[in-house]
Amino acid sequence: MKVFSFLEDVLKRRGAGYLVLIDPDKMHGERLVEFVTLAEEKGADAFLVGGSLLVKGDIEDTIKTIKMNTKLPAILFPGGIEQLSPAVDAVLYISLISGRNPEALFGKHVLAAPTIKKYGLEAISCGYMLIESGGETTAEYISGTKPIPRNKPEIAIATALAAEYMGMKTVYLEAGSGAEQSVPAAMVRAVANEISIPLIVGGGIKKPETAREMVKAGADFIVTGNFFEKESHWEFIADFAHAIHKY
Ligand code: 1GP
Repeated sequence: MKVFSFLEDVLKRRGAGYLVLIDPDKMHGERLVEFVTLAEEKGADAFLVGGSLLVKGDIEDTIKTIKMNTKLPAILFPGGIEQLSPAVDAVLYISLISGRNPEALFGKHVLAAPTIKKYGLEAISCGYMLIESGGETTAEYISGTKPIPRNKPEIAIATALAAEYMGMKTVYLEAGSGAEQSVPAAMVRAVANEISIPLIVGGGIKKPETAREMVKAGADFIVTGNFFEKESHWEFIADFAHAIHKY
């Protein structure tokens, strides 16, 4: 089954899905094996792998470790073309539509396309929108773009609709990894009410209740990353999964 069909199936079966983001810089070796095994057991639906800036992690190795230890799909969440790997099940083909950096909008996609074809990867197009979340995030800094103001849902709606009309398969509302504030539930609701493609929400989600609030507002997939870099937080994976899944 293709990964996008698998994700649609998760939505049918569970009402909403839980995507666990692995940053290869922050998790590797035995700790990674332990974490991904636990995440699968406690109800995660798929893994996202990648980051805006990788300094020391080995992405290929991370993906292989996930594949060897779980049955869940590993989806590349690429910060750059160099992160493309044949070991991954699919690639989130992200276009940074909240910004006006042509490279992040379409340029890198042109450069990546032949490699995606060569590796035979499934590309899941994604209208990626940075939402203002307090301080400047790595994604903002690296992409050189401004996020959408958090009190301007009408801009978020128009941008998400444009993504849908362009034929993109998903929209991602992103506060940024480790964001001070997650995306406002009111903005999630506003966007979810207007689009008919799956809505992914992530960035700064540190409590199951926040994840639940996002799902109630209409998010289809919730992403957590940073929070589980601390081992003492691992006991909460099941709480997140329960909060996100409607059934
Ligand atoms: C970042 O949305 C993801 O791209 C997850 O964010 O690391 O803050 O959970 P966190």
